[in-house]
Amino acid sequence: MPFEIVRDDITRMKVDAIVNAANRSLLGGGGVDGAIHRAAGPELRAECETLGGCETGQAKLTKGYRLPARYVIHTVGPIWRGGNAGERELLSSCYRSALELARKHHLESVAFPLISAGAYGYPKEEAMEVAVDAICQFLLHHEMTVYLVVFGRQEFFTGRKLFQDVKEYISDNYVDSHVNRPSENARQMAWLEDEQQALALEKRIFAESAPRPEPEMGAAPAAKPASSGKSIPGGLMARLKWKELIRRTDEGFSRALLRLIDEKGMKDAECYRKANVDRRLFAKIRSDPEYRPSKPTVFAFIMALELSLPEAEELLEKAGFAISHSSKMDLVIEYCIRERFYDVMQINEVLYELDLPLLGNCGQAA
Ligand code: AR6
Repeated sequence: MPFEIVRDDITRMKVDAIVNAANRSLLGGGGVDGAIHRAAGPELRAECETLGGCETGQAKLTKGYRLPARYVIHTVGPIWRGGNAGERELLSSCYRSALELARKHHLESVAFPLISAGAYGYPKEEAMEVAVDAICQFLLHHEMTVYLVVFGRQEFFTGRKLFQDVKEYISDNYVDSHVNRPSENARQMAWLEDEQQALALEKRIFAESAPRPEPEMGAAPAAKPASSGKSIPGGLMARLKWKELIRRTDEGFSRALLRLIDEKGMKDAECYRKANVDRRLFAKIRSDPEYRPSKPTVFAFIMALELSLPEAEELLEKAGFAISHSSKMDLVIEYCIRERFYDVMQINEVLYELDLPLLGNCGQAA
């Protein structure tokens, strides 16, 4: 269910339809309405005059004329009157009506502005919440690419707990690749020591996994391989077991993904929708065993499949990636996996606020 929040001017969006936050006359006005009419040219106003206006919460369709978008869907948001005059339901209805109209006309991509959040005075954060809820609800059941176009730099999600927690996690764990602080060096050295242990242990695991005759019934158990003398931390052991498993198989990303979908008892559509990936990209991944996805696409599937950290690392490795603490995006993902928080839309809200790439593909190659 590809959905993306983008910062742009909606009149520049090359989509099947852009949505206009109009008034009931549909004859133009200020804000995004004015911008759309100016960019589309006088023919848009001429067609709007034939429509007989539009009720609040409803939607009507016209051509796009000089806009890059083929169509304009005009909808009328509620005027904010304090929140007890049915504003939420009416605003939600704007998104639903516009999306239903788009579906009726077989449109594949639609871009919305934040309806009612300007001249009509709806509080921006709440308007954003209603928009995201209504769009995600629709996309759970329909194939379409939907953009929510936000004008300029505005902060919508910084007050949320998830955002605050993620920010804290980043500040505790972010490793600037150029830092040269003594404490950082000490940490890196400690890791190196582990890595040497890791190499020794990997060699041993490989020696053990080489084919050898089965012991005869009643025979004494084979002697354990000589210990290196140092104890191996449990977490490291788990990591190495995963590494070894990965090496034993040359299954690529595509095969691994399909296997995991089966193992989790999911349907393909359920998985790619949860991942915010469109059907076409999924079909491409499915049919190409050599497919190399982008890192955000792998992250999206990790979330959809609700993988644990070792499973996530395995899937990333199949696509040639690893989680890095010098990437803020990786830290966001690592935090969410550790917390078992797998809601792609809410993770995208945090990524959006941090100006990082979003999960999923929204109809672009990934
Ligand atoms: N691209 C994307 N978003 C935009 C653009 C743009 N070019 N221009 C403004 N916005 P508003 P409303 C954002 O006032 O609140 C009109 O006069 C803007 O920052 O356009 O539904 C109509 O005729 C804000 O977040 O629409 C109605 O009378 C959002 O679009 C009335 O205003 C909506 O702001 C409708 O008011």
